Amino acid sequence: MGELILHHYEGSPYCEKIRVLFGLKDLAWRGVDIPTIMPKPDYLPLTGGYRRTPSLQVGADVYCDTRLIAAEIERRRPEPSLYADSEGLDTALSQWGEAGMFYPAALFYIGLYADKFPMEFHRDRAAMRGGRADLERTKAQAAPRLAQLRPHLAWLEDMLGDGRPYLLGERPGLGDLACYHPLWFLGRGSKTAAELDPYTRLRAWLERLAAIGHGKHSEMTAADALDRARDSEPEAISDPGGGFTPGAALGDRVAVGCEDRVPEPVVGELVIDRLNEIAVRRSDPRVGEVVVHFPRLGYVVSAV
Ligand SMILES: N[C@@H](CCC(=O)N[C@@H](CS)C(=O)NCC(=O)O)C(=O)O
Repeated sequence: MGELILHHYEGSPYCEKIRVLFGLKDLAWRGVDIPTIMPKPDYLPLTGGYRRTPSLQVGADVYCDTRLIAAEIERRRPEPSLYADSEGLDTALSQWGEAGMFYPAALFYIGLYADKFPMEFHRDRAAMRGGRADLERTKAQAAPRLAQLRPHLAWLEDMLGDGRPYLLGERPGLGDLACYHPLWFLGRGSKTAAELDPYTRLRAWLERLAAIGHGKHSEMTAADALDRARDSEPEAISDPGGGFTPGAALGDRVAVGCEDRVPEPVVGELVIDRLNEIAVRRSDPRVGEVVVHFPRLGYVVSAV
C-alpha cells in the first residue's frame, strides 16, 4: 500500500473522523498540517481548487471528502472492516449523523465562542457559504443550533439504550465515526462539552471511540507532499466505469464542484465515473499529472 498522507489540521472534526479510522485499522500514516482558512497555496495545486479539509493523498492520487476517503481506506485495508454491520446500514447511519449533527454542533460551538475566533476565520467561512461575515448573527446562532442538536443527542442515547458498546452492536464502524466527530468538536470547549453531561451512555460511547486513538502517525511538510505527487504516477485505473453521470462521458473535460456551498470546481478529464466515485485527471506545474477523486454524493459534474 502506498504511503497514506492526510492533509489535515488538528481542530477539524472531519479530520478527526479519518484519524480515528486510522486508529481503527491500526494504520501508519503521514499528516500535512494545512491552513484552516484560505489561502492554501501548498494545498490547492494538489486538489485543483478543492479547499475543504481533509483530503487523502496516495502518491499522485488525491481523494477528497471523508465519505470517499473512508471507502478508499477500506479498499486498501479491508481488515478489520470499517462496517460494523452492512456497508448500507453503516453508510446510512453516517449520512444521518453528519447531515443532522455537523452544522448544529459546529455553529453552536462557533456561535458560543465567536469572540475567540479571529475575524479572518469568520470572513473565510462566510465567503465559503457565499455570504458576508456578521459576528452578531453568528453569536445568535448558538441557541437555535443547540436546540436542533439536542434531539440527535437523545436519539444517540436511545440507540445505546440496551447497553451495546457501539451504535450497531459490539464493534465500532463508520456509523460511529460519523456521529462521533461533531460531538468530539463540542468536547473542545467546557461550555459546549457541558451540554453532553446529561447523556451518560453517550459520554461513555464517546470515551470508547476516543480511546481507539489515531494509529501510527508522523507529520511531513507540504513541500514534501507536493514533491511526492510530482515524483509519482497516478495509479492505473482498471475499472473506470461509465454511464453514471448524466451529460458527461469518460474522456470529457468536466468540472466537479461541491453542491452545498461555493462550488470551487475542479476541472479535468473524467477518468472514473462509477456509482459512488468520480475522478478527474489534471495537471499542475507544481505536481505534474494527478488524479483527483470525489464521492458521488455532494458533488455535481458539469461539462466544460
Ligand atoms: N463532506 C466533507 C465536509 C468536510 C468539511 O466541511 N470540512 C471542514 C473542516 S472540518 C472544512 O473544510 N472547512 C473549511 C476548510 O477547512 O477550509 C467531508 O466529508 O470531507
